[in-house]
Amino acid sequence: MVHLTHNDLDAVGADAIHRMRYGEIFTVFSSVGTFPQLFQRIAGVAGRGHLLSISDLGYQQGIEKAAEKAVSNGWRIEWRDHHRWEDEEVQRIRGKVGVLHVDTELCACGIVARDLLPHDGRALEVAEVVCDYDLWKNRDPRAAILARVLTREENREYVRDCLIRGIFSDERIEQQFHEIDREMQAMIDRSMRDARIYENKYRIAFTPLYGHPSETAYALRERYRSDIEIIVSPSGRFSIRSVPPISHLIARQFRGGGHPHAAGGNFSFNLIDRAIFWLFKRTRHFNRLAKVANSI
Ligand SMILES: [Mn+2]
Repeated sequence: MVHLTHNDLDAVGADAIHRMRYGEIFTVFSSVGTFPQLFQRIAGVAGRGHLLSISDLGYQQGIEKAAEKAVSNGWRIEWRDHHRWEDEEVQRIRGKVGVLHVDTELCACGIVARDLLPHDGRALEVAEVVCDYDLWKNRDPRAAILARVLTREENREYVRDCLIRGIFSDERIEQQFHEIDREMQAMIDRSMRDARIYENKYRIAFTPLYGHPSETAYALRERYRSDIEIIVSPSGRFSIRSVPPISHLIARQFRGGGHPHAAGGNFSFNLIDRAIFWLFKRTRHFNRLAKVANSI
């Protein structure tokens, strides 16, 4: 089987549980932005009755075409997610896939555990630790440590293999955590220096991404008392965090989506946009986004 999933702690937990249940599988970790492309590419391969399990990735415009293509190419699809789906979006996918479980009360890893290993104590513990972080409960310090360690892609499979064995911390995880923490602080300081504040209906802080969007957004909010934080990568992809529950609504206007308080979109920079943003740390797209936020 193939597991197509996101690239954060929730996804890594979901992958660990898939492996507890199915043994060796082929995993594709994907950003939200590259998900449609990867889904299309897998859909183009002959599935021969194999299972394509999708987790922690939400609906995106036109994605039903990839689902149709996959099914017509012989894949069986199971899709488990906890992002917000419109009823209409559920309708477009349900019927094309074998399983579609969307539940915003759990993390994706929690949905996977409930479906694949409902009576397995180890799987449930992984889901509990992951959900603690993913749903911003933050009662279990092990979760935040693992999430930070996973900001380095090279730790992904190591952490996943630990989770499979029910291990949540060891010397390597601790050491990685402290190293990343120091590096992260330097990146956040840089983002703070380059921040631009737009003030209208909401106070919006825009800044270039140097790494760690969530932590950068949090630091911006602390310092500038912003309502909305937009962290923009050199390509124009951006992360959005917001106090009012409108992140996903803004992101949808920019080829993205996500949660009410955390989402991602894309300004789709052209070459000139990229150059200007690199030089001046601002772009005409900031105005566009501020207008969209105002209208919500
Ligand atoms: Mn998730």
